[in-house]
Amino acid sequence: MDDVEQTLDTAGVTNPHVRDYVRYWANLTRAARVEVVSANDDARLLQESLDAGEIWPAGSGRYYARSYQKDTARSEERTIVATRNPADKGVYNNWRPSSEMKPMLEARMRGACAGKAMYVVPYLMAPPGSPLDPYACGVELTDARTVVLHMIRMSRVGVEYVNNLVDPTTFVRAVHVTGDLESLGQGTADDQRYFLTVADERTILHYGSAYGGNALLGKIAHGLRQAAYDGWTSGTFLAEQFMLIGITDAQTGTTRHICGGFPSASGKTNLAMLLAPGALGDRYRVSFYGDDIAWLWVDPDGVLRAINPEFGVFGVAKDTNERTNPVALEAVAEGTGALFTNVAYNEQSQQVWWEGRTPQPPADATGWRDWKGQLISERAGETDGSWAHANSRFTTTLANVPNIAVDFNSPYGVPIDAIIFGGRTRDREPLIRAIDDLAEGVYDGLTLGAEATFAAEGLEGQLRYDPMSLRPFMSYPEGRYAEHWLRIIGAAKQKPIFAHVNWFQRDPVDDHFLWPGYRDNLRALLWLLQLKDGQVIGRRTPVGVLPALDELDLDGLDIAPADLDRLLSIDVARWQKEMLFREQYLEQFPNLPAEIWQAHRRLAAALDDEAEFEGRG
Ligand code: GTP
Ligand code: SPV
Ligand code: MN
Repeated sequence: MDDVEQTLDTAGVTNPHVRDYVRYWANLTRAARVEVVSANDDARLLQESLDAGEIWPAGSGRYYARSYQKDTARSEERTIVATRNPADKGVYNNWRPSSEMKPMLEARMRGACAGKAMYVVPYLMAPPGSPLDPYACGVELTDARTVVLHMIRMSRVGVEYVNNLVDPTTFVRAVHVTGDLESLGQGTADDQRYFLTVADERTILHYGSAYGGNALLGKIAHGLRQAAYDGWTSGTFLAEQFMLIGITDAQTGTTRHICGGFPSASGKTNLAMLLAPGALGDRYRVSFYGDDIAWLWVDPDGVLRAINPEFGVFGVAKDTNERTNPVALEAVAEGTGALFTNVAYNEQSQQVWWEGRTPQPPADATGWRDWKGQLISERAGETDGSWAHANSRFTTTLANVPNIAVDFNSPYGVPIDAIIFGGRTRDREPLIRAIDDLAEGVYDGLTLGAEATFAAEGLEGQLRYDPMSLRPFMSYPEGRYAEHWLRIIGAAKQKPIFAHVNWFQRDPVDDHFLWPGYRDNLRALLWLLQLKDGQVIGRRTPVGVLPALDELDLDGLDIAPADLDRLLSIDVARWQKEMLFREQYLEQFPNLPAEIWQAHRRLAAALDDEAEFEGRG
């Protein structure tokens, strides 16, 4: 191996704890050499990746990559949170003792980088100078150059972040080893992969993937799992799978901020990139802060604030087009340095395509290859297979997003006016229902349910609970999580208003989406802010306040009255059934705060009263 010390000296790594950490893992993995990376190495690394055939040009200033065929999404079963304390075991965190898991990961990683470079990627998951800085710094070690290219887009990367730490020991140790992808038994009984967060040691050890959140460790492993654990143990903040936006009203000159969680592949990116519908465009503007992660805390003045710790977008490609998300298309236009993974690629024209990009795939298949690299023209017998993988994605840095907020880099983040939850639910959930009670808001987040999506391995269409949309990233017990939520938000002088939204309700007969969605989703959010300000009063139901029919701004919207009616009504019997499922679900969580059970019982009782009233009426 090259002299590690000399490499670290040349790169200017002065933090002795970082140096020890790099040395330890370089030895253990037997990497051929180490290379310290900063954001300004991007152009050189891109060229090296092009030369090595790891990426291809997708027009000018854009790139294309494929991941291994069995490595296209997060694997929730192989994701584990380990600590020393068995009390950290929750229902969803796949807790194991660290004494058992760490040696297993070390065994897999031992010698696994022989002959390869190990890139040292010092990063910061926060705008620099944020009060949450002590939790934001990490160093990813990775043997995959394409992972480095993604990290440079998704987080702030540079040696200065580790050298300038107030406490030089407080960086997350995030080790990524790809492993021999062709012999890992992905998805079989003999699966060799492990995606481990040793939360009480702030150490992340991921083995057996080079895709997405499995490999870009700043993102969900640090930004969500580790940060959620740190936020809880320090008692200071929440780390959530939330988008974060501002809505500016040109008429009043005010900007309000909304954050909220939808399970993976359920529309966070779309909402964060929302372009106001034509008829409302002169008055309202949505600005983008974040589309996947928010950290929330209450400042010394009692104001609830949030930052997006990320520096880029790792967005779902499928169905992104001029109608659904023109902003995303601009954010990945030529010259942005965007990377596409697992979409279809034309090696002659260097174009990319994915399902939903245009109604039909390119008519002339010449030169087109599917996400596996197979020529479309040679895909005999499987012509119905999709061209792009359903979880294919684009990676682009925040500065490329046309509606990026002017103050997205502000270390103090933005004050939060509203918190929304939403999932893919084909029935029961109305377009929006507002909740102005803290415990009921937290209860609503905890009972968020959604149909499964392609972002995680699993069955599409199956309904499952996903508390606050954090289920795949939960790192400590759910009861404690609820308690922590009540404590953090409870400390805010001005409480945010909560709401549950659903863009995905369908007609029971012909299955069409009742709500046009996308840009028109702004209408529901505007109503929520008006409700908070007392400009509308809504209609109280047992499960929250719904817009009265005349309160939604429908200017320029063409929607069937029957659809609107269904979107704004509550099926009490259906809800009563749901309450029984919720009861069983909540019973799994020990130490669930009494306030949450009280909120549940209040809702159940209100539904029963309503049913009785309807029965009499
Ligand atoms: P992750 O990055 O996986 O956490 O997901 P995300 O929540 O950011 O998902 P994204 O915004 O990329 O949404 C993915 C899917 O939701 C796409 O297939 C979109 O077309 C669909 N979608 C988003 N918004 C709407 C909407 O308002 N209505 C309908 N019908 N579909 C939507
Ligand atoms: C998600 O699956 O929720 C994502 C993509 O945002 S990944 O980073 O791969 O988890
Ligand atoms: Mn996500």
